[in-house]
Amino acid sequence: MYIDNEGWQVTRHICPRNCYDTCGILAYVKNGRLVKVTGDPKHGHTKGKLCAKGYSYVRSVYSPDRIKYPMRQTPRGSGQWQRISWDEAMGLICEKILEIKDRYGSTLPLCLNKYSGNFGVLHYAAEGFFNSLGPTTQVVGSPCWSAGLDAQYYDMGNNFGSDPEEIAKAKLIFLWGTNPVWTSVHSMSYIYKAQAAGAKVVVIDPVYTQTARKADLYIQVKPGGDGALALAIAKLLMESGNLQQGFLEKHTLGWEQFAEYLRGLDMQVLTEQCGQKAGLISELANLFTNDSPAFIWVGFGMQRHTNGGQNVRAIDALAAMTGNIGRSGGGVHFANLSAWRLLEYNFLQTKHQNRCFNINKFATQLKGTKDPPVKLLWVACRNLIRQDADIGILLKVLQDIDLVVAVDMFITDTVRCADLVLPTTSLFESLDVVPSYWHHWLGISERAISPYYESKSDLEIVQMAAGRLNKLRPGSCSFPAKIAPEDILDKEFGQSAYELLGVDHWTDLLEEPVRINFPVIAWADHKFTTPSGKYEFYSKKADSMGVPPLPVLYPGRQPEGNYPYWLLTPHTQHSLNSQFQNLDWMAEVSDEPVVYVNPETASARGIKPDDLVRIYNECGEMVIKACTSKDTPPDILVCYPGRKPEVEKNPNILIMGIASDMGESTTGAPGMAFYDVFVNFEVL
Ligand SMILES: Nc1nc2c(c(=O)[nH]1)N[C@H]1C(S)=C(S)[C@@H](COP(=O)(O)OP(=O)(O)OC[C@H]3O[C@@H](n4cnc5c(=O)[nH]c(N)nc54)[C@H](O)[C@@H]3O)O[C@H]1N2
Ligand SMILES: Nc1nc2c(c(=O)[nH]1)N[C@H]1C(S)=C(S)[C@@H](COP(=O)(O)OP(=O)(O)OC[C@H]3O[C@@H](n4cnc5c(=O)[nH]c(N)nc54)[C@H](O)[C@@H]3O)O[C@H]1N2
Ligand code: SF4
Ligand SMILES: [Mo]
Repeated sequence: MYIDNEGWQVTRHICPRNCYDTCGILAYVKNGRLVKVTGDPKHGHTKGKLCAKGYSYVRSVYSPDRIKYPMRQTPRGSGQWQRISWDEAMGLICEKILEIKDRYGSTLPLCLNKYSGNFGVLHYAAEGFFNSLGPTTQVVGSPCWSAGLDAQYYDMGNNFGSDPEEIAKAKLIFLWGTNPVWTSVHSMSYIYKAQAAGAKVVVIDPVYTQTARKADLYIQVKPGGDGALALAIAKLLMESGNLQQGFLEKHTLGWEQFAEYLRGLDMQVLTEQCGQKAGLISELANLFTNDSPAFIWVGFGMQRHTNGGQNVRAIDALAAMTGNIGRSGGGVHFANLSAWRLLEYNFLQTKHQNRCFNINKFATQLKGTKDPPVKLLWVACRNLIRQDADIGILLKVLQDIDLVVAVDMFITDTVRCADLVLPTTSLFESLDVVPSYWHHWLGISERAISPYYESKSDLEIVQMAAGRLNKLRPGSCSFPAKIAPEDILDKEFGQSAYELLGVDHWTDLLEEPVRINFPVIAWADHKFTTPSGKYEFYSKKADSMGVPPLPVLYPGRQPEGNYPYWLLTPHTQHSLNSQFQNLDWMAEVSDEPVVYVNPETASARGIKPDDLVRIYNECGEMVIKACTSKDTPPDILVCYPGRKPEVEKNPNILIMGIASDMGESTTGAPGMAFYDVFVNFEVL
């Protein structure tokens, strides 16, 4: 914190949203009030700029929608909220915890569902609290990236990416199932830099996105067809002999088996499955031969299919064959977990055997679990009703739960289904550390202003609960009720973290964010962390997990019968999952929720401008305005999730919890095939 020469109190922060960019922010405060935010120029990756959502933070802190006090809703779902004191709220929660524990003779009916509303390290206090109660029910896995994480783990042994600034040195850039113009805006400057220096940008996406508009070559792949496309390119490259033999011989395992597999593949089958012409595939193979280094960014979007992991492995194989892995300006990049592993995450340590629900099967697991059933649900950093699958089932099973507690800043659709809401602080009101899963920078969020009305950090909230539980029944909870956040951070940063950060103490990060001393180029030493120490085309680990050891052609699901259209619901520009669009500035720039339909389909099905359509499948239905767009092919409908809080326009009502093919090795459960959803519609 410092006072600048205009008299502003300036503090440093890191945007804690689930976003590639994890920006550095400066907050400007006068008279105890946050007045403006800017990017932190000392943050070496985001360099003083924020996205539009980031600039709207000032509207978030004092938003009229912000929850000021703990509140109780009776009956649940009625919208009749009554202000209660923290003391009353804690009494209701803690007495219920103990009553349930006595009734079932177990702490398993106590359940936590938390995910990515805030990725700050101190927010894991919620898990810490649950772990301190005894064996409880918690979620494992991720709705986001599991299939891709496993794929790269099998191939290279870890999830590590080059410093994304390396993109600027590439001569060929593949943006494969990612839409950074919307989802990682800071990455675009590195891409533009490369483009200005002559690099070619290829975008592969079933939808003609804003990123595709920036490309030199756009490939409208069939959803789930990326594996077929990558294998087709690989086959051509192998046949032409344009391979990096040195790398293949010295640093890879299973190349011969993979080559044999490629030889046996039928080019026609591959072209049909990816929906591309043979000529285009040759053009792509030529690009790999003639333009290097190639930086391939494998997006989270492309792996949200039942064959997503397999498809990522096929793309990795291409990068390996062409010698791009470990090169400056090259490589195949998905996510970077190293910064997440820098800290200790002590709250996640547990001596209990928790009951684990797959986060992507939450509704069905809640429904099917009887012995003992879940009776108290605590939701934090999670908007289940907006972001989860099987919403119809979830809404029903929530009725069987005695007490639903939601910790949030706003009345979300999930909060509407709770008995109690506990107001929490924003990133400007409490201390935290937020690592990135993309770039190599780390910084701290300090406290800039006092908590809004009676809001408290997730950490303080569980500390209060711990204190109350032990007062009611001494020894019932081992969570430290008194420890200060600073003391927790002291334990989070070990010696190796300090060495990599080049600082003596975490408080040094208050001066400026720091680049972690990770290798700038991932795998530059070609020492992979797989069992063989090599890049593994053939992975015994994959085999042992019941997935094919080689990257193979794995046909995904296809629309058919009653539900002939794909429904794609990728991430959108002006929200971060379900966050931000409730704010006035973001609402103003956000489009009205619509479903985008190709003009050919609209005309075949008689859709006129502004018509409402009823989209349906076996999960549910949604009435929404249709809008024609050539950006989506005739068999794909596109609808962006995370819209303003209007339940009837929640596309997740149509999403069934279908697993992707990988994810268990790295996240404990398979990923989620969010984009293998099929629907039909009628014009109203
Ligand atoms: N503005 C904004 N930024 C965000 C988010 C947000 O909601 N809004 N969310 C954050 C989070 S949680 C995440 S996970 C990331 C996601 O960011 P990205 O990695 O960009 O992923 P998505 O936006 O999910 O999907 C990217 C693209 O994949 C395409 N796609 C779908 N299926 C396929 C396929 O089979 N093959 C190919 N090649 N492409 C396919 C979609 O059409 C979409 O355009 O963004 C983060 N950043
Ligand atoms: N249809 C469809 N659904 C999807 C996806 C998709 O592509 N399509 N993508 C999936 C992906 S990739 C992801 S990552 C998930 C994300 O799913 P979630 O993690 O549920 O996402 P958010 O909407 O970012 O955050 C949830 C809530 O956290 C609250 N929150 C913010 N800060 C704090 C805090 O400090 N404390 C507490 N207690 N709460 C806080 C926010 O107000 C918000 O209500 O969604 C998945 N759902
Ligand atoms: S949402 Fe992403 S791009 Fe926007 S400020 Fe936060 S981290 Fe930066
Ligand atoms: Mo995500």
